[in-house]
Amino acid sequence: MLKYRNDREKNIFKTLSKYKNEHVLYFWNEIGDKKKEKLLNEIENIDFKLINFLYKKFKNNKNRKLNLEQTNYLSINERSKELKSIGINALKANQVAFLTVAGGQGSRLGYDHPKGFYPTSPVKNKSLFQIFAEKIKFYSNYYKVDLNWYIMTSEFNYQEIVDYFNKRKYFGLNKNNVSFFRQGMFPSLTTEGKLILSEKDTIFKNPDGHGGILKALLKSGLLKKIIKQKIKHLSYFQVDNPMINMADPYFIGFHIKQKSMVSSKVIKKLYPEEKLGVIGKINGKNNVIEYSDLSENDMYAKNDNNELKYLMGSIAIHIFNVDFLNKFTKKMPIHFAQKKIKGYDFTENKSPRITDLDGIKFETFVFDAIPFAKKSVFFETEREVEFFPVKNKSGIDSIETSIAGQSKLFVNWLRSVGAWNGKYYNQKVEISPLYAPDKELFLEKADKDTDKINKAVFDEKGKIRDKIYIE
Ligand code: UD2
Repeated sequence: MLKYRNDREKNIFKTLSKYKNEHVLYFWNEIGDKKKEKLLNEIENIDFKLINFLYKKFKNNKNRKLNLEQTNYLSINERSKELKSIGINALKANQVAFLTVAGGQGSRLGYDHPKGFYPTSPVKNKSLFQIFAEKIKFYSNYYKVDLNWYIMTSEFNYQEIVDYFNKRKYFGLNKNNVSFFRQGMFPSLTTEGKLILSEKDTIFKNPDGHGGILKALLKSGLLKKIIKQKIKHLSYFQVDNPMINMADPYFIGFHIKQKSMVSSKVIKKLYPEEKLGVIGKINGKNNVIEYSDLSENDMYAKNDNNELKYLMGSIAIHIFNVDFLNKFTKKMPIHFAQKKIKGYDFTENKSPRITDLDGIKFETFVFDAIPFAKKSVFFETEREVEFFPVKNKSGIDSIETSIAGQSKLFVNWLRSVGAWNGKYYNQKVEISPLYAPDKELFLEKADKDTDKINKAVFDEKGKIRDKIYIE
């Protein structure tokens, strides 16, 4: 055992030996006092009992059989004017605020910056954050209130995101209405159950999943502020979907009318294996079951109409009741994912080198709060209207599919006011959220703007332009 210099070090070294993780001190005699102190702090903050428990769970993971049943949702044609007016009233009363989870590492996209910076709009290449900010700006003007926006980041990307907003002057939003807060971290393990040393004085940790939002809102003090601001509903969305209808009055109205604690938007899955969590009931409680946890049986099961029994998929758009979050004390279940993690390899009998280790990351999922809610509801939306996520470098859910989807949607808006005739052949079309962030608002405005719109769409010869931007 290494020589300790005081009781604190004695205890820490003892804990490491008890849990067979002494290797994290491999470089102890090489590193200076500052680094020693950093490493000691990191070790002290690790809940070894929890880590041990999680590792055992990972080792014994047999796909638990879920007692799944179908559940209900409000279908698109059940939307009513009443719901819309309830939603609008809540927006006007500033009872709704926006909540974005942006702590993910975007590794699938192969992009070196936070995903929110990714250029995503079809013509102007606006970033995801700019698109959301412009929507919020529009709604704030339209409803004549300063709507609030809370953005969850990870430890890794917090500063870069805050600097980004500062540099761009919050895209015209009032700085006081935008808040950033950090989610927690979990230490990752190797598949042998060991902590990973990513640098000589650093234990590798990963963000604790979007489910970390519940803890992070409390810990950062933001939830208190939200309550003080008299906000009652948080409209939650992921950073990857530019077409989010974050202030959808029908959805907000449905959530309020149903006295729901957590409401979720769902779409029809295109094929059984599509990577969406499905909705269902387990032991009588509503749930979202992540695609990776769904048994093959349930994935392919059909109902009497020969449709997929678990057809409706969650697109990670929710509304949370603030009171529910404030009283939430349950422990969220922890999920794990096997990933390659860069760290020192201690398995070989020579001096350790940094390699790609087989690792396990632990995460919590925000939708696991649903079964704890006294009341929760699901609300159908259309894929072609609201779901063009940017997740992968190419293929499904990539920037190409997102841009094509957004352009087609804007063409549909133009068609409905008679400003598009003929075929769509992959032109790039963009309607700025500052002009109108959704179709209903576009229709309200476009009727009075025929000249402006026609000028943007058609050239002097009456031909549709290849690139169209309306602001
Ligand atoms: C998510 C859903 C899936 C479906 C799909 C729709 C999960 C586990 N699955 O799949 O059911 O609804 O989206 O698009 O959510 N994030 C954080 N902190 C973290 C991890 C993630 O803020 O520690 C954010 C991340 O920035 C992103 C979002 O959560 O905005 C989704 O994360 P993901 O890309 O891991 O989820 P995905 O696409 O596999």
